[in-house]
Amino acid sequence: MSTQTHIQEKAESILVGGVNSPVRACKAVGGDPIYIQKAKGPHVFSNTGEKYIDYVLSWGPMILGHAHPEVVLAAQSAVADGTSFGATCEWEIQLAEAVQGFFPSCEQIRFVNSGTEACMSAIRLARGVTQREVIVKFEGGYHGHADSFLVAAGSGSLTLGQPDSAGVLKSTAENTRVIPYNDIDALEQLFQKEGPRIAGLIVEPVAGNMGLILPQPGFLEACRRVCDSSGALLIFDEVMTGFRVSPGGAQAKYQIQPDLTCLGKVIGGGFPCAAYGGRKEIMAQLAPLGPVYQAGTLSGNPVAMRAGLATLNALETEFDQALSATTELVTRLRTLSDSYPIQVNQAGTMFGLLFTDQPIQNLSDMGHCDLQKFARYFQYMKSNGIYVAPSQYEANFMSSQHDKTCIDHTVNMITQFLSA
Ligand code: HOZ
Repeated sequence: MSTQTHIQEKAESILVGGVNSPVRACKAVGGDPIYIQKAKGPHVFSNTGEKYIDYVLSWGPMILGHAHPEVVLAAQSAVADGTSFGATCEWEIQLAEAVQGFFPSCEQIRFVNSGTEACMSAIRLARGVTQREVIVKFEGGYHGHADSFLVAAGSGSLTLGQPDSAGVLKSTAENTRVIPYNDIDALEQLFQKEGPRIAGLIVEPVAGNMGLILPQPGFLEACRRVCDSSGALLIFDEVMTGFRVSPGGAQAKYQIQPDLTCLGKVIGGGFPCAAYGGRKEIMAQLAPLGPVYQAGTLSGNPVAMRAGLATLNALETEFDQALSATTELVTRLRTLSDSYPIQVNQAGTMFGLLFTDQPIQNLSDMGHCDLQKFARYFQYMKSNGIYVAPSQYEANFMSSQHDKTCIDHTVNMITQFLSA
């Protein structure tokens, strides 16, 4: 029995589907998932010793590349000083201040452990503050796996063809409204009809879980406007886009100030860490100051705080490297779209490669994409030492460590695949 078959069988016998998060099972692309042993810079190394250029980057967090020396040092010192206190430490204050420097709309911040927790808590807060029940999200938008969000959800739900989850109460799903992304008419009509019942509108300002789809001009402004006129809170889910679309996220790039922001991924430098923040008077409704309850034993964990802080400090200088690497890769790939039916989208240090030449503005447009070709592309890249997101619905990520060698090899392999 090969090492690979052995580990796969063992994984599947003890972990559900062999994984701890569904997209990792690579169901959309077939073949065996990669089992990763270690990672350094722009590379991951499998359990059988293969080296891959990594465009998954732990689904976004590793913007400085893997095992960045400053992050490693920060985490090692943190571990030596004790791994969890269950009481506030100075590092929480420092990371919160650093986050606020990037996201001035976050006047106050609460750290949690995952993007799911951040988004789930943000809508509870929106409901508590407004005393309303309805939440609005966009089709194919993914905000983690809390019950209210598993309605027409993106990411793994979409990859597995289960955008609505079993186990979500009908009464919960009934309070979630779903409209197409980038559809200003649908947005205005919904708010006209139900505005006074809407607690919050949650949006990935750049959609990253149904392919990478950019907001059309005026769309995010319309989101802000309908919230202002109805009294609903505008919640930007920047778990993926935060520190990536620009250092200050999509809100800095598009100059729209949300009422609440959810952050995750990059914020913890590769450790479980996320946060939500917003205007002071809204955040003051959270316990222990206000009536909206949310808590967590490992929230503000010192190892995650110090790794996050090291990441944000290094990002000040390294963001531009990650951005120019992404721009170079995307620019070179875009020249291929003159000859082949592909399109390449970029949002800062994120990119998406879609197998269609049709315009894509929302989830139903994604139906134009050739999923089988994508699966063949994934396998081709994998067999040539490149690990891309194993679903066309997922974004790809770059780091400050992706250099010319990585980019040249990637462009060459994609060119070879397309011309084969
Ligand atoms: N929800 C993540 C992608 N959008 C996937 C997380 C994982 O499998 O680690």
